[in-house]
Amino acid sequence: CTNEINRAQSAKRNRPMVTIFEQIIKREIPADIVYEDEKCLAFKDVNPQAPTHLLLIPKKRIPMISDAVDSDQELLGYLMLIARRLANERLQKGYRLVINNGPDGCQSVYHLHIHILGGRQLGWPPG
Ligand code: DGP
Repeated sequence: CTNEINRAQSAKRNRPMVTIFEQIIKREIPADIVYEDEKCLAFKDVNPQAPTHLLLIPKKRIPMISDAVDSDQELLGYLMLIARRLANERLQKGYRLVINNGPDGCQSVYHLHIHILGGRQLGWPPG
């Protein structure tokens, strides 16, 4: 994942005011959206790392999980339950939910997102 690492390292330096995910929420750029409600949106990852690779994002702007505050408790719990639902519907043999945080965590888009990955045997540990 050298490319992903490079992207993550430069993303922190060039953190945009409006992220690509906010543009997807506003329908300013296209995405393959699979779920939406008043609090969150899920769509297919443009660069899938598994046969099923979805991203679930809150509509509220939280750049990264390390920025979350105590009052986000309900929203974060809600996102986990929606992630579970989207994954259970598609991935009966198992799946992985991932949140990358910061450059060393390989985060490249600074709008909180949960990766939902599955559809093949995943390895461990991650790179
Ligand atoms: P992370 O590295 O955890 O910040 O994950 C960001 C993911 O977002 C990465 O897997 C690729 C995906 N991504 C980046 N830009 C776009 C886009 O414009 N559309 C979609 N659907 N996914 C994107």
